[in-house]
Amino acid sequence: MSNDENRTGGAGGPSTSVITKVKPKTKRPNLYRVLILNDDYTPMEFVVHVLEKFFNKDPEAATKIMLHVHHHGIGECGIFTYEIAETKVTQVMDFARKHQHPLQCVMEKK
Ligand code: TYC
Repeated sequence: MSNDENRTGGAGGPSTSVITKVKPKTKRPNLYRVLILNDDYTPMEFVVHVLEKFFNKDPEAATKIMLHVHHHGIGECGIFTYEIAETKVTQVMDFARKHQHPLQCVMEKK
């Protein structure tokens, strides 16, 4: 952040100053949580595989998230910008459908 000083007035008249603030214009992107939902049919190993394949989780982290979802009904896979989150949801839904599992994946604004 810095200040610019603009002098006005001339021809021997009074001189006044206007201080204008210069704002840094970096904006933080909106972030979205990608979540998976529990169901009674999708195999646990399939959910772990999804978390490893699409969310780069190691086997231990993937298993922990899967068990959290199994016990609490919903859980977080990751936090992304809109376009990345949308892509992850589509990839997971397509992959689950291809393997005929009812696994649901959604995104929500943080
Ligand atoms: N509840 C499933 C089972 O007992 C496992 C499961 C976990 C399914 C997480 C979906 O997002 C899920 N086979």
